[in-house]
Amino acid sequence: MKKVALITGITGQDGAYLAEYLIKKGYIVHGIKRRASMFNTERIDHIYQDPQLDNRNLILHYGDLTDSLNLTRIIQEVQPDEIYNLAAMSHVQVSFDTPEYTANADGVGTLRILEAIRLLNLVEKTKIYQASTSELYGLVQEVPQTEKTPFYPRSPYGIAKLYAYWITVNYREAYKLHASNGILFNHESPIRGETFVTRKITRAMARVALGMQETIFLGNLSAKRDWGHAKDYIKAMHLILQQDKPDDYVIATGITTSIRDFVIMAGKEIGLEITFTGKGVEEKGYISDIDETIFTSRVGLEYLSHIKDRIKKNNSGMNNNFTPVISVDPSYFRPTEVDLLVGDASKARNILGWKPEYDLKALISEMIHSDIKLMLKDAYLRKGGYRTLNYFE
Ligand code: NDP
Ligand code: GDR
Repeated sequence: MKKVALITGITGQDGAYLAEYLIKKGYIVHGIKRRASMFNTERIDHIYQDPQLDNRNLILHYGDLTDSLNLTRIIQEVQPDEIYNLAAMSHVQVSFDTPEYTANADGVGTLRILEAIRLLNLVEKTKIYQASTSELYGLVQEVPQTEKTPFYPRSPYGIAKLYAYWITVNYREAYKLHASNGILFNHESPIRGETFVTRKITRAMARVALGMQETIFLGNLSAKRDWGHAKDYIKAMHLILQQDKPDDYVIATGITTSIRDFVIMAGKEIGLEITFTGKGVEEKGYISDIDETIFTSRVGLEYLSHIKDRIKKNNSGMNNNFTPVISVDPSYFRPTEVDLLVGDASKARNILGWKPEYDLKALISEMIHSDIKLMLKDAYLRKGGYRTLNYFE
């Protein structure tokens, strides 16, 4: 008998990688997708199967974490062996604009799934993975952060996820559900949402490299994150549900890097050496840098003939006021920030046998070259007048 998995958030970064991984492992995968006014399945189109086919191993259902009846019906129909609850309003900054919705989807949404398992008498059958997050740690209490570090979330998102974390623990203790939290630190990939800082940077660097954009506007450059590759992290999710006993695990690389250093590494990948100099600006308690970034020297100029000209001018003193590559826009500062995340994944290493394969340099390289390919494809289509999907062009 093939195992059956249900993934909420299957159209997101992690859902797409996990679906592909489980199908390769021989699972039948069911996914919940939201109805949107335009297609939102781009990340899973390559594994999509028409409903008319027999013996499908990917089956999609319309649904929403804010709709209990819908979730209960789908779980009843699917009778899953494993549920991966990955759906969420996952953008920290946006959660400050939509706090009530975030609480409903990310917090109470988890309760709806746990309660459905209980009401449908699936406690013995169905294991559940909850997508918990390093945002739970928030204001730094200790570093590196472990499963025992106290939580102090700093955003409506983090607080909604705090409820989801504890309700998962509570259902495990109260009703003996096989319910586990993966406390995952930031993980990225070429299919990361474009508004998270890593993808925003790699995408914009690709555009800078190709002469499509001059300046990248960012927020707080001093925050530090422990970044891994989503492909490594979805394997940990699966391992967590293969354990006899449910438990909670930190999944992280143990290495932390500032946004500023991420920018420098991304610049290097396209042969652009970025130096941060100049004055700082203090706003909302952040000291950050504004209009301060210049590129000083170049290594391989593969993509950058347009920039080469500007640098030549600058070096010869002909034109010193060219546009900076990075400019800080304080409107991206968050009302409350998480300054430093670095995880200790010893427990996962010892019990699950999990360890990451990618390092940050390899991750950045993969992301930036994928974005360069995408931008080139886009430019090519535009040139040929083939952007037929955009109604207004
Ligand atoms: P994404 O933002 O890429 O994907 C989120 C998914 O949730 C999408 O499929 C989205 O659908 C879906 N979704 C959003 N709201 C609802 C809703 N109300 N009902 C049903 N589905 C909904 O996130 P990631 O893949 O990066 O992250 C997966 C999970 O892991 C999330 O819960 C996130 O909070 C958590 N997490 C992520 C980390 C990371 O670094 N990536 C780290 C730690 C935790 P649609 O495509 O229609 O928008
Ligand atoms: P995060 O990721 O908030 O850690 O949440 P994000 O990439 O949005 O921010 C990381 C850090 O970068 C700073 N930053 C900027 N962020 C964005 N988005 N845009 C900018 O222009 C910018 N400039 C600086 C932020 O202030 C922050 O300090 C992610 C999400 O995937 C969550 O769902 C997940 O739970 C956590 O990671 C772990």
